[in-house]
This record gives sequence, C-alpha cells and structure tokens, in this order.
Amino acid sequence: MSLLRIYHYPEPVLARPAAPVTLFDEALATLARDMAETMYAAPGIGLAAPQVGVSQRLVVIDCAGKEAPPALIVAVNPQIVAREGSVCEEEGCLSVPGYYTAVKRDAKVTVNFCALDGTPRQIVAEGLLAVAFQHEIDHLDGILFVDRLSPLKRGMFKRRYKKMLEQQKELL
Ligand code: QAP
Ligand code: CO
Repeated sequence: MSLLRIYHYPEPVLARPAAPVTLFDEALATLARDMAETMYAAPGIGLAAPQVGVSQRLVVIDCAGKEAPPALIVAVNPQIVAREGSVCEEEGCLSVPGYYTAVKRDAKVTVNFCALDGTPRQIVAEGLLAVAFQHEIDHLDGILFVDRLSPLKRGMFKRRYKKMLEQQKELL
C-alpha cells in the first residue's frame, strides 16, 4: 500500500493518449490498489493512471459518497459503447486542484471494460457515475475537463491558473 504522486496540469503525461493494458498481472493489481488508496486519501471520486504518471488505460472510480459504504470500480481498457441525453454539471479534477467549472456531458453511458483479472464487464451509468466515467476515460485520451470548455472560457482558465501557480511560488 502506497500513496502515489498526482501529476498536475500542464504535465505532458496528462496530454498523451494512454496505451491499452495487455498484461493482467500482479503489477496491474498493485497499481490499481495504490491508485484507489491515493484517490480516497485526496479525497476524490475518480483517478486515471496518467494522473499518477502511468500512461496505461486504467481508471478507479468511487461515487458512493461519505455516508454510503465504499463502491470501488476498477476499469481496465474502458470504452463507451452507447450514450444518450445531455447534462451540464460542475466538475473538478485532482490534476487541476482548486478549479471547478461546468462541463457538457452525455447523461447516460454504457461502458465496456475489463476487471483486474481480465474478465469483461459492462456498466450502464447515469448521474454522477456517468460523468465520472466520461471524465476518467477522457484522461486516457489525453483530454482534461478544461479542454472541453469554449475557447473563451479556456483562455480565462489558463490565465487564472498561471496566476495561481505564480502565487504559490511566491509563498515558497
Ligand atoms: C472526476 O474528480 C469527476 O480541485 C474526479 O482541490 C469530476 O475527484 C468525476 C478534487 C466530476 C465526477 C464529476 C478536485 C479534490 C477531486 C480539486 C475528483 C481539489 C480536491 C476531484
Ligand atoms: Co480528472
């Protein structure tokens, strides 16, 4: 069990498409366990392997919330195979700390993926879980939620984020 370093925007690993997982071995299980531990410690509700510097198609998600028992989903090589409806909800990201903004997403998605032992799974997700799958699968394609903003809002984000990073430096 170990906490992993979370990479922040604009680290190049976050912008690179990740490679499909081909080896369902002990190292993959260990990475998934460490990612889950890192996500819970943050705390967050989703984490993709590129966010911990590993360019492989693996995500962990737990949208259960504080009151409910944990409901960890480990998804290897996840793929959206059907989508319907539209929502626009506030999102954040552990790789863009302190910035939150509404993003347009599909309301309901069907996701095919493999479990850690390689067995195929399918989940039909709605609500927060549907948004989480889309946000995390975007990470595997090198896309951040701020990439989905209008050019104007994206420009505003970049300026605000640069300022924030400079202020953090001044405090050190
Ligand atoms: C992705 O996001 C997501 O800025 C997971 O200071 C987003 O866990 C899934 C976090 C929206 C569903 C809906 C962000 C923690 C956590 C921050 C997260 C921060 C501390 C974000
Ligand atoms: Co994220």
